[in-house]
Amino acid sequence: NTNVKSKSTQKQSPGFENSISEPLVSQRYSADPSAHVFDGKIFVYPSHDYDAGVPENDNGDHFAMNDYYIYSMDSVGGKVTDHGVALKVSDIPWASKQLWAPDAAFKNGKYYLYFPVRDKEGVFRIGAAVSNKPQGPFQPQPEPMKNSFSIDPAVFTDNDGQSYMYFGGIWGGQLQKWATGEFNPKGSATDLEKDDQPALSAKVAKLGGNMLEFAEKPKDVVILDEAGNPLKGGDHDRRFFEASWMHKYNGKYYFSYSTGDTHNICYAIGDNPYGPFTYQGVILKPVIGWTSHHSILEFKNKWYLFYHDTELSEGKTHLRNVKVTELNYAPDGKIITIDPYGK
Ligand code: FUB
Repeated sequence: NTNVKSKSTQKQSPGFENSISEPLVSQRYSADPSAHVFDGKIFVYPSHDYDAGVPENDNGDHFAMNDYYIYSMDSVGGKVTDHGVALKVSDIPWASKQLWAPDAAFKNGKYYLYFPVRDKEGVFRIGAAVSNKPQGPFQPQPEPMKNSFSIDPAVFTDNDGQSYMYFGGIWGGQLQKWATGEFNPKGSATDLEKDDQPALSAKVAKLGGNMLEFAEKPKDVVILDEAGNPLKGGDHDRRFFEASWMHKYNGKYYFSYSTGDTHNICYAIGDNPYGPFTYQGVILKPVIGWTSHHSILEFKNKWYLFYHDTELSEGKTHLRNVKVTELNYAPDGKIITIDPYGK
């Protein structure tokens, strides 16, 4: 698999000279890759970045995406098939704008695409769409998932067949505006603004058998430090910001996420899907571009990290490209930190 680790053959933009992998797709921008094995192939469900001309701000308004394109490949480093548009904002009756990071799942012969998008009132909700094929097109449900809020859904199915949705994101992802259980439009633009208190947590909820609704009230995904105390709001190097992902390795549950304004992809380990999870370290050091978002996949007895940076746009934060590289574990189960530029 030479392509995965090879240095980029794309034009060498400043800072990207030692990129450990190449953009998977170059015909359009792509970000926030959620990768799954369906029908023996790897399917990648990314966001589709484009330049809407919206000025950059801390709310993420410049991420003004309108649709999703899905990609597949038989092997990592092999040909990438572009399956075209799978879902558009204009297909979703309740949505207004900003189709952010999606995920997908398979159950009972059907494929499900989960997506965050603002409703007509500007509130982020999570929607579900269904298809008979992993590449779609996907038919959206007429309403958002009941009691859903915020962004970045990630669906994990455990060995017993039970699926869970992890979700949430602070700042532009609005999680902090739900701190009381109700949406507060005047709530903080960033976080709880209490640096010495426990940080806001991602949320997790079991999904019902139809995969279209929560089977329970979402619970907090609590991340503990080495002393067993919840990470604090001021701990920007380690606290949850957005981009939840769950995978299982050697019977343990690995919750991974982005730290947002400190740009790391980190992880924490727990004994069950709800946690609590104990902070372990950094999976991916900062990429070039403000956001970092990933997924972790086992394929043919190897583990891979799908992530993004901004190589194709030469560093424009809202014009990203998906990449993949191998992920390795130490004998004790720790993930070996990846430097995206091989330093
Ligand atoms: O792509 C839009 C947003 O940027 C995602 O939802 C976040 O995770 C961040 O990558």
